Amino acid sequence: MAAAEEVKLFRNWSSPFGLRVVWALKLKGIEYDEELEDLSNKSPLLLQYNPVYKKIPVLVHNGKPICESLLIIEYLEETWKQTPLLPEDPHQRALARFWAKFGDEKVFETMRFGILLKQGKEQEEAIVSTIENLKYLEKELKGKKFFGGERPLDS
Ligand SMILES: N[C@@H](CCC(=O)N[C@@H](CS)C(=O)NCC(=O)O)C(=O)O
Repeated sequence: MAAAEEVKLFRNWSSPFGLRVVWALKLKGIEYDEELEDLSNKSPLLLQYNPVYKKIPVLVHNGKPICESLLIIEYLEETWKQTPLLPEDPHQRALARFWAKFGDEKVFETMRFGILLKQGKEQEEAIVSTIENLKYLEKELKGKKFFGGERPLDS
């Protein structure tokens, strides 16, 4: 990578999607600036960079925006080769991507839309599904610090 890279992350203080990008940046030792957004009053720049979803996080690299946290991490992985986050083996890579997708589509969704936003029977069902989904993750992580082992890149 050339010395004068401009990397800016638009996120807010609490979003797990923003934080996963922070972890990837830190694990790879990439220097970056941060723009903390108020999601009830989004900045014109955020809306310009992510006009489709209007969500954080957005990473802007040398003026070029990338949206969606998992795609941002894939971009970091392809652009900064140091400290690979994904295993080398294609099958292991596919598994890592599977669990990332599972986390977003099953675990986070049942928690946010089921437990937090629903009530009564629907909420009880969401609690059961969330526990079931978390058990899958726990089983995968058992005895390991990361899904990949001691470091995110170990397979
Ligand atoms: N799939 C997206 C989800 C991002 C997301 O849901 N961001 C939320 C904060 S946690 C947001 O910006 N919400 C603002 C809105 O929906 O108006 C990703 O992985 O980046």
